[in-house]
Amino acid sequence: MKIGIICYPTYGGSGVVATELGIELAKLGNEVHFISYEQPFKITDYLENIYFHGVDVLEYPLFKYPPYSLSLSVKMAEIFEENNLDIMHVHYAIPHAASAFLTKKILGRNSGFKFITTLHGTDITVVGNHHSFYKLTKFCIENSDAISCVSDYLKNLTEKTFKIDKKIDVIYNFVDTRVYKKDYSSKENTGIVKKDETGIIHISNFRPVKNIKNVIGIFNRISREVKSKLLLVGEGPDTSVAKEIARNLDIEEKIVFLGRKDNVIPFLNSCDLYLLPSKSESFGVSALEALSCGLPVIGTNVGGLNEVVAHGLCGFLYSPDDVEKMSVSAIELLTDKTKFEKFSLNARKRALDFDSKKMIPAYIKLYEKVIKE
Ligand code: GMT
Repeated sequence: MKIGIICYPTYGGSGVVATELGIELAKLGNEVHFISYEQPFKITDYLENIYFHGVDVLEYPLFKYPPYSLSLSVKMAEIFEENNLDIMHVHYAIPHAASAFLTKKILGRNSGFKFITTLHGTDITVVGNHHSFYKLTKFCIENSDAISCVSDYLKNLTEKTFKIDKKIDVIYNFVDTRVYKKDYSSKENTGIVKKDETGIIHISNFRPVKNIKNVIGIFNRISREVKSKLLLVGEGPDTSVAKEIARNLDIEEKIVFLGRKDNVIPFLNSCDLYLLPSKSESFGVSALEALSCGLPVIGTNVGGLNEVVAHGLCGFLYSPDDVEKMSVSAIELLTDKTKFEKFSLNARKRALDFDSKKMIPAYIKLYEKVIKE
């Protein structure tokens, strides 16, 4: 198949999932064309069957806000025709699905242009829900040739929020368990977490929804009882908030701010426990990556996180503000070797249920169905 993939190229769940999907599809012999304003950060080297097309955005004095989404529509039309694509797969509703709808109109019915929209979470819970985008998001969902969501939670929420009757497929996010796996040499190799220390890690874009204040709060409680270090990977609007809280609690020297990292595996493997106390999370792909490396997850019972992390088996989930319960469970796990080892094994087993080899065929099936219709 020849597949177009539209996504955000930056760090963040939807772009990462879209890019890894493209890479897996290309490995299976499909031709994959990424279209975005920048090359997705995971595609640095030459990869067979993968092409990248940048969107040309015209800067013009009249455009206070250059209309990227319109240029994207035109680029999609060009690439679809030039390469004879079979299907366009857009990730994140706004503006990608709206641009794809416009492309369909530009190319006309006889072109065979069809597009699938995958909803990821904040495109529904934050952006799509906002009054300035609500009607457009509903329109995009109703006018996509197929819709998929990354969790049952997101499917139900989408149906309810936008009063959608149309069939929505759930295709869970995935992880390549052959790549995301335990590597005991990492702790020594990265050298950040010392041999006698326990490593705690959180990876995100540091947006308010990630509840960074509570990441620090939980770690503060843990570090009083367990000699530990907190690794913070990623950056965003709340990085400075985290630094300030750490300073006020006088635990700065126990926290390492690593910034953005292309490859998080060595850092996951330097650690023992993953923290994700998000206020909202449609899936939590970073938690899945941690599970795959054998790290139990302390997180929240909001959104779709409980479809990924089995509470009491490979982690513990509580309400986002329950710092006390999250800390107590973390300390319990880290101080009981037998329990920890059981949870770590369960974590890996859980991740195997979401292996890319199981999820990619579901996308292929959906493409084939839409192309045939
Ligand atoms: O979590 C973020 O803020 C990034 C966001 C995105 O759209 O890039 O992530 C969303 O999509 C990911 C991939 O499907 C999911 O794993 C995340 O749970 C979801 N984030 C939220 O729902 C807050």
